[in-house]
Amino acid sequence: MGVYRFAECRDTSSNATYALRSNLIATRHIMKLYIAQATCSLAVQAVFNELELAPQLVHFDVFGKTTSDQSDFADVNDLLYVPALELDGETEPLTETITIASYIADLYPESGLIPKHGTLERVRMDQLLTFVATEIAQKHIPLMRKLMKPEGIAFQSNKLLSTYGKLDARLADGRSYLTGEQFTVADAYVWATMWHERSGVNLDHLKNLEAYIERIEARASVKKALRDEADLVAAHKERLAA
Ligand SMILES: N[C@@H](CCC(=O)N[C@@H](CS)C(=O)NCC(=O)O)C(=O)O
Repeated sequence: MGVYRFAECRDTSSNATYALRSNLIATRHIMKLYIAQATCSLAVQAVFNELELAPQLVHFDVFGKTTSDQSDFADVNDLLYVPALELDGETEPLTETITIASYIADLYPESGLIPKHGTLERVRMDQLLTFVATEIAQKHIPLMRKLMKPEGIAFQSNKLLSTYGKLDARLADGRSYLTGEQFTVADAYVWATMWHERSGVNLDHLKNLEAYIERIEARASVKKALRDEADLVAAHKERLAA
């Protein structure tokens, strides 16, 4: 089973490379994306949607540990975190938000979602993605889970305030997205990890960041990611209640 593509070929120039890549992804091996509600897997969903690709989605309930297709998620990722992408013909799924999002975006270089390997722009993109993973996403998790003492909460919250402050400053020159006018995997990742309310971190003063997130939320790819997730979570809950 291959991945279903919304439109055969989005690119009107229909150059040979693009046709080949469309074919590659249609016949090769993207199958199932495991997601969890309101988590970093939304970044990967948004990237898939930007590319008009529709892998099968499976919801993993990180608290109840069940899946929407009744499979055992421990067989996919025994560390029990999403996102995870099962690839046809591969025994080991891809994990790690950066890896999955970059892999998909790299298959479609003409999308502009990620710069080409071997360029300084790519290194800068990897820098940004690592920054989001380590300085934002992983800083939020213990706060959101209410696992910390007051000193730890203050420490992590201040880190997050500085980190988001850096992003806000970067956007101060009026650019639409973090690296300019092009929406990239880094923007998808930042959007998916805006967990400040759940973490109790007030970002109201960061107006550039606020406007930037609104711009991202207006994108069809992001709206679709939220809709798909909500539908799948509802279906999963219904099945459990039945
Ligand atoms: N290293 C992984 C971490 C992913 C991660 O923290 N996933 C969270 C959601 S954002 C999760 O599934 N947590 C479930 C759990 O740890 O119980 C990545 O960068 O993708």
